[in-house]
Amino acid sequence: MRMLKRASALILRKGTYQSTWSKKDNLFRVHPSVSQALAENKPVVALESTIITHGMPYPHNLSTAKEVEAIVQAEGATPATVGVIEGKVHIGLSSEELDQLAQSKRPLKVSRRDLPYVISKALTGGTTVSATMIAAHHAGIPVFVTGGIGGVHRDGEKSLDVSADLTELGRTPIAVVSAGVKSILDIGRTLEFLETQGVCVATYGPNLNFPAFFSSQSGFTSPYQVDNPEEAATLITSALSLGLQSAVLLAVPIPEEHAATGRQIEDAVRAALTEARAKGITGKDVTPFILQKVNELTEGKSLQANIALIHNNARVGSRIACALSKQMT
Ligand code: PSU
Ligand code: MN
Repeated sequence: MRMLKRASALILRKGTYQSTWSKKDNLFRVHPSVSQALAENKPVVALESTIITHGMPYPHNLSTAKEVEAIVQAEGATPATVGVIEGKVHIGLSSEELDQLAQSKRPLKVSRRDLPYVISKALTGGTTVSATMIAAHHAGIPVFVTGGIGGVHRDGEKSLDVSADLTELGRTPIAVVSAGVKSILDIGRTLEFLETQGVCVATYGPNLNFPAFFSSQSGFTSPYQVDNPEEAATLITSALSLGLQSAVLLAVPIPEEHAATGRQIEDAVRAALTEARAKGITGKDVTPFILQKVNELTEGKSLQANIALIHNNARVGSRIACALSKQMT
């Protein structure tokens, strides 16, 4: 009741509603290293945490998260890993908080729709691309690095299982750096949906091949490509200057030496998809199930490739963030 009264009082003060609410309740916690970097117009790279809570087994999740942060730092940017801890949306995690997330027993997978609930119950969870975009944008971080984004699932035209990442990309103006879309998804329909959502998609590299996470080629093409961090940064500043409110998606192909195992992984993906269907696994449980299964079937090769491409994305994303901060000052 008290909450309701307060919320309606806030709604009456239209416009300031959102910012007043979040300031008052301090729902967002920006780490001092991140707020300092932002205040000094230094490059910051946002990172997601579903990859930590649901994407990789312990302890690989923790070591990868730390390695990724170290890569961002080595490239001259400040890492801001986003996660929900006891009902607060943290933008930038301490080493202890990373440990806590990586080892939490039953963490939630938090996308846009889950945020109100996890906050109301003071729960802990990893943020997906959609929730991380919300947090990064709230803090004023224009570049966000992830492994792969969600997409339209196979048969999504019937099940309507379309990741909230795609609609978030249509409504939140930041740049997302990823290795494309996993082949467990319907990549053609995902690209169509991104076009409908007004997302500017570009491959990072010499050609238009749209990458499929474990493999540098999905058989589909991006509408655009950029050759280097400066070109990517110019694309981002153009999007931001236009005030479009939609995202730029930069698709970074997995480095060739790691794409070699792609074929074997693709076969495992197909087998895992069949098993998921047979076991009746649906909704938000599909991706974690497939990832774990594929890792088993490839005897850890998919995990190694996954780690390698995330490292690469962090390197590329940090260079883009550095180029962007130069262009913006
Ligand atoms: N793809 C991966 N690893 C992941 C994810 C996607 O290769 O960990 C996570 C990301 O956090 C992404 C989320 O935002 O899964 C999408 O989930 P869903 O399909 O339920 O929207
Ligand atoms: Mn889904």
